[in-house]
Amino acid sequence: MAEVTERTLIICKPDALQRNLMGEIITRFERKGLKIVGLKMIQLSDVMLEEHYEHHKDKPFFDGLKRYMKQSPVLGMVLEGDECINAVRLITGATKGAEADAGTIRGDMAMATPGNLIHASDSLENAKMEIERFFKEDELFDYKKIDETFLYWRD
Ligand code: FUP
Repeated sequence: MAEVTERTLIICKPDALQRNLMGEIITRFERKGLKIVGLKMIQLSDVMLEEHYEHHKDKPFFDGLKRYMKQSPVLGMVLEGDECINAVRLITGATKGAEADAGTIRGDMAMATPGNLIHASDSLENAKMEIERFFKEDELFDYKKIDETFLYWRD
């Protein structure tokens, strides 16, 4: 099966900022070999969160989740790589930190909900929508990395 280059959206949540873990989270993705093609701080609004967490809008925790996510700026990040949506979800771990596998970001560093450090897109369709929601076209960068020629042999 041919590998497909994808892009995915990460949000380092307010607990990542408060716990000084944003660098650690970026490092884990960099070490994996994912390419950062967008990176910026964002102050989330109710409108953004109502779109982003639309699937949770009728849940009892929705208002708390919105208040939680607005407590401080967050770090938005767009990562690129072959089949990276699934790869990033594997590194992220299960929603509840207590249930997340050891070795994942949530499994190693989170116990709380909604304080589970990061959001990561869960499908190609959502990744496209989420990237468009949070990043303008000129905030995303196309560039070559040396490992693309060194590690991947594509004639
Ligand atoms: P995930 O894709 O793993 O981030 O999980 P969901 O989209 O199901 O949940 C999004 C966010 O809603 C979670 F990160 C935290 C919050 N949430 C709660 O606060 N309580 C819950 O019971 C489930 C989710």
